[in-house]
Amino acid sequence: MQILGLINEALGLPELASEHGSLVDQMLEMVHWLVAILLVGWTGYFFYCLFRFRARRNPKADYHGVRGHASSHIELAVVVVEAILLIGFAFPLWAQRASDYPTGDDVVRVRAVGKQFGWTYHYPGPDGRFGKVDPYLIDANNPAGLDLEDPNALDDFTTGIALILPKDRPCIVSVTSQDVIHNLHLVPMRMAQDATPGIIADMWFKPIKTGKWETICGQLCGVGHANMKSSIEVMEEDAFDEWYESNTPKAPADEPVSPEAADAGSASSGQAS
Ligand SMILES: [Cu+2]
Repeated sequence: MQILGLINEALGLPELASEHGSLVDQMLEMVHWLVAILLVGWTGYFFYCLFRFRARRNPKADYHGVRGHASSHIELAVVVVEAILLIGFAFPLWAQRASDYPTGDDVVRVRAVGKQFGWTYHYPGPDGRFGKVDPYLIDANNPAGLDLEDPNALDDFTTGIALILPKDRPCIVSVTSQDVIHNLHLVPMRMAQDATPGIIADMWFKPIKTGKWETICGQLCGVGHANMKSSIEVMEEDAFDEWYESNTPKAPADEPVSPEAADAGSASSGQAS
């Protein structure tokens, strides 16, 4: 019988859909085993003490206290196990996430902008460059506050319905907020990132499964927090490219967005096909 995995199964962890997510689950499993052993051990010790030092048999307090070294040894063992978890598993996982940070042409970039109580997903369009945004330009028709004077903004588009991503491509989601602190929690990707006003925080992962899941806001952000749901949808690459293309605003044919942006655009669509 496979012991590693039992606690995660008992807890009913949601479906896993990202490449690195199994490592996060492995950490969760091991931390839960350590805590479960501590819980059983300390609870047993608590009841032992209630019985062993009951008032009827110990009418007078013992002012010397513990004389053995068992408790020091147990505490040392706990510290060693915690150090192994931290140095042997958590640090390498973090180092791998940091050193594998994707920079290739196949990276999909999205800005996720939180507000009370919803998310706007801002895609940079075929040129791969986000246009300038300005909070003073935010209105119902321009939820991200895109500055259309900026050539890079002309092919950008936004959606509030779902964070749509392709399967098997690294995705960088840059998370920020327009008002208070939110948190974009993508449970199937085993990813969460605080959305803080004035800060752009990147998180990256590679979806390995197509599907549609709910996302939640992981920070209590106001009275509508519980309704701050959105969804994440992972599509096959072809379907994603088609969706991306159909959402890209079309520049007039005789007026390319800008020579630079047009170059970047053709290079990026060449890569995608
Ligand atoms: Cu929120």
